Amino acid sequence: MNQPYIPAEDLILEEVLAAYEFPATLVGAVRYGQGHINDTFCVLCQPKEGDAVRFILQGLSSAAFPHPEELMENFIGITSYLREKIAEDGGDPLRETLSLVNTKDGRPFYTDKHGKVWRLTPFIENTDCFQSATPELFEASARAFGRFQYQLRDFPASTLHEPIVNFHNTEDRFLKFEQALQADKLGRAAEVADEAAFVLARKADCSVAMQALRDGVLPLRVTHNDTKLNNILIDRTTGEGICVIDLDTTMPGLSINDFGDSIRFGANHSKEDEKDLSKVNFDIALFEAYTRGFLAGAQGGLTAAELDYLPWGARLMTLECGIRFLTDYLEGDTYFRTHYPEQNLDRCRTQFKLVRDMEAQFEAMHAIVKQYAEG
Ligand code: ADP
Ligand code: GN1
Ligand code: MG
Repeated sequence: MNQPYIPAEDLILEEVLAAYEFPATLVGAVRYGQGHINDTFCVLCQPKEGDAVRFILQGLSSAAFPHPEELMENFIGITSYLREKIAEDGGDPLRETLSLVNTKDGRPFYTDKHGKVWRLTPFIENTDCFQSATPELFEASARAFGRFQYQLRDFPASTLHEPIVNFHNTEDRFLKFEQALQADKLGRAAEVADEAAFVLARKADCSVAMQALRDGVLPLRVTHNDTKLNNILIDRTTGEGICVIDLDTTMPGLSINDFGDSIRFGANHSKEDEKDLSKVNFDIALFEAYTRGFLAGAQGGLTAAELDYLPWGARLMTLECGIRFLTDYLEGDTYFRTHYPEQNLDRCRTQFKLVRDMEAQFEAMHAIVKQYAEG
């Protein structure tokens, strides 16, 4: 009786929840959201009177993040910095960036008996998190991601750890794919021959952004690196992108990748693992809406070269993500959470279909960026 509801498969949660002092009676915890990496739960507390209070509890993926303590240092550094900026601009720091609830013994995160790191954040209420969006909402998310980059323009990048080394190094992703294909640990290489050929034919593309970085054409900035639509909370009242979440990969990177990853995920009308590829189509009108929003949010902060490479950011993030899904499939689905055996292969195929579409419409993409960069 009166025991909080905790899903049976997650008994470790009892230990984790006991590490925190909650403001009211703990009702329970349920799995939450559509992230592929962390273990995310919504925790519900009910005061004697008034509305329930919610929290987000996250266990960090040890497959993705080998140094979670460093990642949490980044998280604290970035959110503290943003809180000050937001307050200076007259915003609400409690709604416009994430904050941590300390454990009973005053620590910013909890390490469980298996060594997994957990963090608790207040649930940002009166917001929505979308898997796909109307052009208006997509543009709102673009303004928020552009603004995020602008807000962090003077952040001391040297204080940041690199939570995943070579995260958006597309050349390195290509090499890791080649190794996985050769090793063929699960005997899946023959089945993915078409997808493998697609990647091998684009080896030169994988160097485009890395080469521009080496040549000093593209600057390193502090970037988010995982700018999916579902990593933005949209205010239900105003329809504005109020809070950028999922800060785990925020580190020095390329602005074109933040632009590009949003396009990869949001500039189409299909699920990331859609099996029917006839439904997977790059929507250039959504690309246009995002471009408009991102450039407005970035407030003129991008160089001419960055503007010029934005369409490449979209192509490369989509190609790279497809390569990552395919590599994980070849290696036995150890990185991305999957809900059925072929899911990573399905995800890879949607990405490659979108790459083809972007290749076909590359000139039009450039023309749109030019129009908004000049306008
Ligand atoms: P993952 O790294 O697994 O993608 P996220 O940090 O993106 O994890 O969280 C997963 C989902 O949980 C988000 O897409 C969002 O729906 C929800 N979420 C995370 N943090 C909050 C928060 N503070 N308030 C409201 N919803 C949140
Ligand atoms: C993961 O954590 P989530 O679900 O927001 C991944 C991204 C991929 C994305 C593909 C740390 O994002 O890099 O682009 O899946 N995050 C990490 O949907 O690897
Ligand atoms: Mg996420």
